[in-house]
Amino acid sequence: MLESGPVPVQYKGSWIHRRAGGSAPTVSFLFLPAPAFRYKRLQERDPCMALSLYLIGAPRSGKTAVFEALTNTPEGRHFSAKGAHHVGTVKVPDARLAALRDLYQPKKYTPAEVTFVDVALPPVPEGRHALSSLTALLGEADAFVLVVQAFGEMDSRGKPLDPAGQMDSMVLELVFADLEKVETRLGRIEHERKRGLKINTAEATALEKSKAALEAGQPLRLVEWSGEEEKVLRTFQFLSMKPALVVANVGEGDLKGAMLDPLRQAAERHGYQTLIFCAVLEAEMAQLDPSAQAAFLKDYGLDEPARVRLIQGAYRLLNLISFFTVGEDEVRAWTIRRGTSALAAAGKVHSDIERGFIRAETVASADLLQTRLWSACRDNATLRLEGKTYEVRDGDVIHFRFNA
Ligand SMILES: Nc1nc2c(ncn2[C@@H]2O[C@H](COP(=O)(O)OP(=O)(O)OP(=O)(O)O)[C@@H](O)[C@H]2O)c(=O)[nH]1
Ligand SMILES: [Mg+2]
Repeated sequence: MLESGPVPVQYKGSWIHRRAGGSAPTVSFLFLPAPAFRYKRLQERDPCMALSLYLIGAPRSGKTAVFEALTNTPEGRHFSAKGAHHVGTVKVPDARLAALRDLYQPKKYTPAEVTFVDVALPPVPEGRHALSSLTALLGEADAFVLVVQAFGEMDSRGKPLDPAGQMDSMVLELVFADLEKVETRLGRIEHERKRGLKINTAEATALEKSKAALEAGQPLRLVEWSGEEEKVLRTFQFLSMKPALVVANVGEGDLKGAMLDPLRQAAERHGYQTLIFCAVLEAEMAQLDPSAQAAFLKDYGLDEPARVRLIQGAYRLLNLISFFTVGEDEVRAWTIRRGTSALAAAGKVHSDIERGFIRAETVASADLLQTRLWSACRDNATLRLEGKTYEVRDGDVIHFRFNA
């Protein structure tokens, strides 16, 4: 596991390399990652640690109420604060993993985790936009949860409720924040050009194209980019480039969101999925034990807690899947992007396993849960020996064979 050379660290959302042995974050930082690491950086933040979803929305739209409903569960949460922002990490509910735990009765049970951040919007000075001062923080998000007020009749400014308009405004805030960043960077490039310094023309061109889109109110996610442009732009962590889910925080009287077609249509135009969420009810339910939860859901005609639907939605949105490792010591979920090879999946578990990879003994969790025996899966041939290039599937249970 131990590797020599520069140590990658994350600093204000950017991966940088610190010379081994160096401790203070001073000029000893090198902003030149090794090729393998640069590649990883371009692939977006590695969600293997904990997927992080940032809740943003208009004032009083119910962000904190939704955050509470998402994080205050009987299984507990890891709660902290980043300045005025609340941070809560919860276990990803996964029935397959829970069944594997019941089967193996392991010493340690490790579900995947999701971190939610309830973003506190600071008061906005005249002429500034709501998110301008938060771009560094928001740049760290894997995706946004856009909380839209859909309860009550008035919004926080005393205007009639307009969920679609509220969502559009929030998307525009993302656009403004990016536009400011683009203009600042283009200004610097212009300054360098005037001083006769060498300009990265690919960067300048991609930024000019971004500027034109943003000035037209278009989120960067909806612009068509060449591979080269995308590579350049990814390093900026633009907010309007990030995927998002829309959460309509409805009142107790409108659990199906009957009045929300305009919001759904507006969200669709942005390519967002809309989730109906009643923060007040969900918070109440989150506190109940599982059997009482089931009765509660039935009473309200709901299938699943919105918390579960939201996490599953985020996994789909970000193209994430889970594979599992099982044994008496530990039953554990690992989060990877769809399309990950068995070799790369091995690297998630341990770099030694990746290095000494021989084969991945693989069985679908449903097949294992049916026979309840690893050896029976071998006998009925649902257990396969897969090689390095095998594309791991959602719900695979894998035992890696490797040379130590
Ligand atoms: N009836 C009803 N009220 C809600 C619901 N969700 C939130 N509220 C109320 O709306 C108000 C604002 O909710 P918060 O969760 O504090 O909203 P916020 O977006 O975090 O607000 P700020 O952080 O101040 O911008 C509170 O008084 C909540 O009790 C809901 O689903 N139904
Ligand atoms: Mg709040």
